[in-house]
Amino acid sequence: MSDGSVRVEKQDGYVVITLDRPDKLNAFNETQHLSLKDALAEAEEDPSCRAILLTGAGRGFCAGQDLSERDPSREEIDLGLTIDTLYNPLVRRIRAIGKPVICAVNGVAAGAGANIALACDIVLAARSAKFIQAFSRIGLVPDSGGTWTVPNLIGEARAKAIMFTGEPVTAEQAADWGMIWKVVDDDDLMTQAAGLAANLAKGPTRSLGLTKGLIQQAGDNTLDRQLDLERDTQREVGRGTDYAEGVRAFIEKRPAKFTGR
Ligand code: T3D
Repeated sequence: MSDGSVRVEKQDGYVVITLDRPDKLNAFNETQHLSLKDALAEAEEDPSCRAILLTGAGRGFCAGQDLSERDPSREEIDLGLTIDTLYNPLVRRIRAIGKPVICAVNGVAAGAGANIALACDIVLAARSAKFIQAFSRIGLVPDSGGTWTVPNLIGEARAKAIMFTGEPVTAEQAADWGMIWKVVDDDDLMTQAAGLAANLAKGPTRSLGLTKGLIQQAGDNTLDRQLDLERDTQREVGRGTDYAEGVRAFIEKRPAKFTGR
């Protein structure tokens, strides 16, 4: 499903997905949700796509839910329904895709927009970008995994402060706190993000996907359990062609040509 609210550009080895409702700072309506869902599903299934780059058009990344579609003073809305059918599946999908998902936060990321960005594997932000847990400003609680992701990344003290106050977190602050990977100058954002996607797309995709899974499971496991999981996963990737190629390339003193298997 597409009405132009999400743009998909296939590059060599990776896909760029751009939220494209700039007049609304790329806030989500249902169509944009469904278009993004389709774009992610296609990228996930396409074997020639080995990394995904998510960004926004215009001056914002995403301002969360499109509030022009909400009028709670006139009608009761079951927000649990959109969370259950649209936001939660989106976050679960981003976390489950066995390929690196990079987010290039080009401008303000507010509400669910902030937490969707933070659900991605590697987050780069333009120096002018801001992260705003805007929910308290409109009497909601943070969603899209924010109450899990944000304290895990920056700790409870900072998470509570930014969620209670709705104060913007600058890109610099976000990087200093470990909420994102790095800040880059606005003009360099897409070049750097595309470079990273292209590099990762040439990487050992299967092992990267499994690394993602291991890291994401770690919080629920004891060290003992995690050691066992690493052993089992290493056993599995050790049978793959990328490992054979990686070792051969090392011995032959040349760059490895990984195929992602
Ligand atoms: O509802 C459910 O299904 C539950 C799920 C909820 C998830 C959520 O995300 S709840 C949180 C929703 N988001 C927000 O509360 C953020 C609202 N936006 C803002 O606070 C500000 O726009 C920003 C801080 C993000 C940016 O401020 P600023 O001053 O840079 O820009 P602006 O002038 O406020 O916005 C520019 C335009 O985008 C403006 O339209 P206009 O006046 O030029 O025609 C503004 O109305 C529009 N816009 C921004 N955010 C939204 C939006 N339109 C609809 N929905 C938005 N969320």
